[in-house]
Amino acid sequence: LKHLATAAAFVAAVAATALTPANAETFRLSHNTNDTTTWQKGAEKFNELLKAGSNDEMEVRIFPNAQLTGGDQMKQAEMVGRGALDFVVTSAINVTPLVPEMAVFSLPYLYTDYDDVDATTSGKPGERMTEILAKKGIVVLAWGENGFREVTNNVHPIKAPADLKGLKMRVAGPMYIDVMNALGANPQQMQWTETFSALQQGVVDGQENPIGAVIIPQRVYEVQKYITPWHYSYDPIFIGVSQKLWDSWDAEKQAMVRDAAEQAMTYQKQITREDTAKGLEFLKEKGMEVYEPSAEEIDAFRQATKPAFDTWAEKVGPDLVSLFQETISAG
Ligand code: X2X
Repeated sequence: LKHLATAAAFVAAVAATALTPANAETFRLSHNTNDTTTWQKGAEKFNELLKAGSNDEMEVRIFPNAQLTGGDQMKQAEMVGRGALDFVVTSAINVTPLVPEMAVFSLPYLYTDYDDVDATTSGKPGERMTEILAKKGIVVLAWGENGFREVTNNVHPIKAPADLKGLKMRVAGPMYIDVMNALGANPQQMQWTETFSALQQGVVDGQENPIGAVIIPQRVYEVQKYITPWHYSYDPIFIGVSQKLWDSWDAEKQAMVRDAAEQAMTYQKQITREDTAKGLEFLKEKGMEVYEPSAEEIDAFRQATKPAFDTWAEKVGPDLVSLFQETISAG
C-alpha cells in the first residue's frame, strides 16, 4: 500500500509540472546569417511575441549560421518540410533547390522598387507561393525582407556588364549562376557561412547581397572595396513552420503564432529598409567606393541578364511570372 501511495503521488507530481511554464515547449528556429543581422532580429522579435502570446508556454531557440544543417543554407527548408526542424527564417533563393518556383521572386530586374515588392508579397503572388510551399510541408507564416541584392568586389568598380568579365563571384543559388554567366563573370556557388573568409583570402573576387540585412551587419565592407547598387535581384525572406507542427495546434494557437510572425516580419522589414536607406553613406565612411549607375547603365545590366531571366521564367513557369508581372504593373 505504501508503495502504491508513493506511486500515486509521483504520478500527480508529474501531472502538475506538465501544467507549469517550466515545461514550456521550446522549438528550434534555424537561419543562415549570423546573430547580428536583421534576420536574427526578426527571429528574436518572433520569439518575444510568441512567449507573450502563449503566457510563456511557447518559445523558440534561435540557431544562426545554419548550425543545424552544418552550414548548408539550402537544407534548412527541406528539414522543415520533413518535420525534422520546427521553424526556419530563410530567403527565396535558398529554397530553390527544393521549390524551383521560388526563383520567381529573384528574376533579374523583375522589380524596380519596394512598392512592386510589397504588392506581390501581400497579394495573390504571395498567396500562390504559400500554396506551392505547403505542398512541400512548409507553412509560410509571414514574408520579410532580405532585400535588393547589390554587387561588391575587390578588383575595380562595376559600371557595365563588361566590368564583370572574368571576375570570380560567389553566389548563393543556382539561378544566380546563370545570371552571372550571362554577365560574363565566373560564378561559384558557396555557403554564406564560408563567404567572408573566401573574400578575405581572395578565393573569390566578389559577391552580391542586400545592404541593410547582410552587407552591413556581417561587415562585408571589411573585405570588399567596391559596391554598385544595381538592384538586379530582390530576395524576400519568410518565417516558415513545419506542417506537422502547425497541424498539431488548434485554430486559436495557429492564429497567435501567425500573428507573432506577421508582427515580427513587419518589424524586420522596417529595420531592414531603414538600415538600407542610410547604408551607402555608412559604407563610404567604412572606405568602400560606391558607384551609382545611371538609368541607362541599369538598362544595360537588364539587357545583359535577359537570357537568364528567360531561362528561369521557363523553369518557374510562365503563368507564375505573368501573375507577378501583372500584380506589379497594376500597382
Ligand atoms: O547566402 C546569401 O547570400 C544570403 C545570406 O543572402 C542568403 O541566405 C540567400
